[in-house]
Amino acid sequence: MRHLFAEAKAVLEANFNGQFTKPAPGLYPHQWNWDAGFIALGLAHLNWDRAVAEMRHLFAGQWSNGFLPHIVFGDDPAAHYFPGPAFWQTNQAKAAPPSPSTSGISQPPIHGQVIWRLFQLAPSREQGMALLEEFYSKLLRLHQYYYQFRDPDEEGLILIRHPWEAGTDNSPYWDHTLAQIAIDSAELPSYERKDLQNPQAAQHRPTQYDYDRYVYLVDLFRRHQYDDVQLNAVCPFQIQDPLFNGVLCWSNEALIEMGHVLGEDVLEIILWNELTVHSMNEKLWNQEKGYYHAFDRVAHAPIPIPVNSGLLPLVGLVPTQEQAEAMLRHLEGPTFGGAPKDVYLCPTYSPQAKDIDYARYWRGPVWINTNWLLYQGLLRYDMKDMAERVRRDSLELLDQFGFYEYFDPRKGAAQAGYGTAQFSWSAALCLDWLAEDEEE
Ligand code: 9WN
Repeated sequence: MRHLFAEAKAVLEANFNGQFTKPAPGLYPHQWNWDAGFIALGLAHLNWDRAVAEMRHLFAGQWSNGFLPHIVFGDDPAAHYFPGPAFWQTNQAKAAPPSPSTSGISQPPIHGQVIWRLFQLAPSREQGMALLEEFYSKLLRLHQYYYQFRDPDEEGLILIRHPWEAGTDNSPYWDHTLAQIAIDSAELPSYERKDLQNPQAAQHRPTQYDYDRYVYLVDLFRRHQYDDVQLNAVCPFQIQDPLFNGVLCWSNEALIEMGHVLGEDVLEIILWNELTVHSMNEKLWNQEKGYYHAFDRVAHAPIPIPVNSGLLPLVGLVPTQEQAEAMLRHLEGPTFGGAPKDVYLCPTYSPQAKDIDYARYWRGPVWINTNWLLYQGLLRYDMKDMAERVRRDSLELLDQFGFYEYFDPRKGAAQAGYGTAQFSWSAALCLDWLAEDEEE
């Protein structure tokens, strides 16, 4: 696997613009929130200082209320992405910094775990301690933002307001909720997609129908100046996502560890986490299905469909051993294709679902970051064989097809790497997996 290590390293080098690492050369020319976290994890094995700089650049975009935007825009005039700063108009938000320009929605809060791992990989104890001192309060403010503004019912369950906040943009999870949004095309701001200019990615990107709804929501946010209290009352898209909340628990745990090292009082974080774990098991666990579901706060209804996000609370140690075993059976059996062994684990949507689309973005393909999260979660429950299978399948896809954004799960598919090539987190998480072999 030496060649894979060198190739992954080359992807991260090519995507570095001197300030941050772009998720991909053409399609994603700015800095993204959870991408930066995954990228830093990979960089930590190559250049620890650059990994820290990546996180520092991201947190330069943090708002005064603790919110961490999903995009921090770079200043390259040749970078074409929709929606750019002129569309987001976050300068109307009281809490947004004057610079850098940012979007006005967030993404799954992986960053607590990222900083904790960077601490563990620090070249010296002094550098590790300085890292914690720099980031602890920023991370704490981020988590405070979620519990204060995204949990209006005080359940410990954070809600997202836009599919992009989930990071799993066109997941089947969001279909029903988005379908309730009636679009009046005369009222919808005009916009021009840039993503379709990438010929290879264009075929499998979200549809125009999806984009109209994405744009409708952003327009709603800017009309309300990104005011959280108002948006909790009027936003038609309010969903508690098991991936987002599971990752939050994992980062809560990291914050507690960091607080202990720094001698801080962590009681507040412990209480948040206990509440989130409890409520996820009360409200998002689906006993009949044996996995977690998302919950629509507006329709007041669960979304009990077989999306791989329903397995990812494993990473935050949310399920009991018994619940985790029920989820393992879905990985071993036909729900996610573990048997028969004709798909690579783990498709983002069950191959048993009639509307799985093996090539379309988050509606079936394998993504390396959700596989990496699943792998970490399985290890926490000592499910080593399945964890190893997820890792092996991921490395095999990367080795055979390259550092694509997402992959066709069907073994033997004629074309299997989709979206953009040279995708940074595919390379970064590959490095993290390969580094484990070196450590053994
Ligand atoms: C919208 C950057 C991001 C990832 C998301 C992925 C995709 C953006 C887009 O790319 O989303 O945020 O334009 O489609 O879905 O998870 O962070 O890699």
